[in-house]
Amino acid sequence: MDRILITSAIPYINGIKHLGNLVGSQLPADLYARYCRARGREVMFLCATDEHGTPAELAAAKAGKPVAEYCAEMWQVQKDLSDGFGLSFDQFGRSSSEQNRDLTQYFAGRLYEAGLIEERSETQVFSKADGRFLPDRYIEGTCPNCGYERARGDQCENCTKQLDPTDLIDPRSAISGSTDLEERETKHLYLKQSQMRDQLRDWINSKTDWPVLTTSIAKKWLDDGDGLQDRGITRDLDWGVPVKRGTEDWPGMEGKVFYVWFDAPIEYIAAAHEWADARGLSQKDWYRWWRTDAGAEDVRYVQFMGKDNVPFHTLSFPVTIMGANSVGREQWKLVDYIKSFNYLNYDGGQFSTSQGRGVFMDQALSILPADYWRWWLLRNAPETSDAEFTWDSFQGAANKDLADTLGNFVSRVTKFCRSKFGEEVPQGGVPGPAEEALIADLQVRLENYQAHMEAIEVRKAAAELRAIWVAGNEYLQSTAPWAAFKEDPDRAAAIIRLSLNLIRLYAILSAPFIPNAARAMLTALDTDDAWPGDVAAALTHLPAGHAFSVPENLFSKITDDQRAEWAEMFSGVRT
Ligand code: B3M
Ligand code: ZN
Repeated sequence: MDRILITSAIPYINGIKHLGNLVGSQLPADLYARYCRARGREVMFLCATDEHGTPAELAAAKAGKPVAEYCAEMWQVQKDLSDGFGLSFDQFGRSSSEQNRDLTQYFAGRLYEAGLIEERSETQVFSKADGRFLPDRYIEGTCPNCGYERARGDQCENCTKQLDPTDLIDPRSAISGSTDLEERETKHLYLKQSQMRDQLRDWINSKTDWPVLTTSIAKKWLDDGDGLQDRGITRDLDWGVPVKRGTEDWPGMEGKVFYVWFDAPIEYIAAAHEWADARGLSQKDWYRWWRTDAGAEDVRYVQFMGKDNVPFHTLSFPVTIMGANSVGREQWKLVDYIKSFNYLNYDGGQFSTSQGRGVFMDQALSILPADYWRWWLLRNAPETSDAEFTWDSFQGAANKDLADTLGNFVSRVTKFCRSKFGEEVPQGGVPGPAEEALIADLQVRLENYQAHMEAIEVRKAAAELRAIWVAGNEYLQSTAPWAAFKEDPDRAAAIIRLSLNLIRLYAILSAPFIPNAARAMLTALDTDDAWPGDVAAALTHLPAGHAFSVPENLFSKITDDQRAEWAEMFSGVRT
């Protein structure tokens, strides 16, 4: 059986994510995971919270809590919200787990053995006003690459360039704003990424099927000349994975931790370990997903992420994996496909966590169930360019696609059947030319839909699914069973029998997008969810006499008043 390993970029622990974060990694990853499971593949779908580093420290300080306590609480908050959105992770782990600590130290040990880690004495920025060394993200300044004035010491948000704090022009402390910064001597570990440039380039060049967004960012930094500089992988912080090589102490590194971007992707692996431990399984149960020398040779590994995360996943993390593998012992899985996303904007500007601008996951669920959001977000996923959320567009998609097209079809068919034939699939009549034409059309559309899902073309898949819903409505409109019933009840029965089967088909095909509505449809029809091979066969699956019930209204329309109220409610900033 095909086996698919899927990871979503792991969200920072510091606060609730907005819809732009959600559609940039976790939600499309869930779509793909659900689709793969529905196709009968064995799936391991992993995510976690990214808990180390300065974002966590800063947020905990702001909340007035010890950082470990803050992280534990926020993990639960994020876990509940991901459940609320129906994100079907096999494990929602924590980068602060023991498993990740051990694996991070293990990888550092292997990289050291491979000669890929170097100790360097360096000067680091010390802030006298703050009385401490400033880690990367605590330093802001002007990007040397693009001139953006609020670049952070680890990366420029504007041009995605990975930075070191000392690269910044006019640096200042992000804590106090103080420019009274001084450079002091300290020792750190560097990952010699530059030694692997050729190997990485060959690897990236071999990925001819990857989205251009992914490869263009990777190649830009590879070919930039300085794009693959050696990277500092340790920091002077309390919170993080203590620096060790394997289980041994690392002389001179006492009191230091690994850089958050070193341990965060390793959490993808650790999450599988956490998954196994939580279920009382053994090492080999998670090795078979991650180690190509221990059962993972036939696994296909797909990653999902926003474009700002691409450099770390195409350059830094592969160096960790390839470097560790080069020692010639355990062999870890490299990613096979990276699906990356542009940004989602909010009503004429950017979603922003720091400014509290836009709609956040908890707020979204407090006004409407998950399926409404899932549908709009996936249908408008920022694949080829940035996308924009507007309340108008949201109302339109909910009302036209979900309520008028899908919901209305389900409701009309089941209610008409109940009133004329009772709550069971009616018998009588035979399919005619209208049915044959519909089946031929749907067979082509099903194949298109599958092809888009296989290729993880999210918008195209959504458009095809909608077209499949529309085809059913047009069929119903043109065959008009309510009129046929008066002259020829058998004809009406044939139409309704097929239409009830169409509801089942819709539920199965729609489940990756709108799992809750799909579940309600299947429950009402009291049926299974086997993926259709052949549309003609799928549309005779429920035989005459099969009992069903009329489901609750699947979707309500968003009124103009609601739209206006929400637009107003989310026009400001969250406090
Ligand atoms: N936490 C950044 C982000 O949430 C970072 C991703 C880590 S993936 C290993 O966008
Ligand atoms: Zn820049």
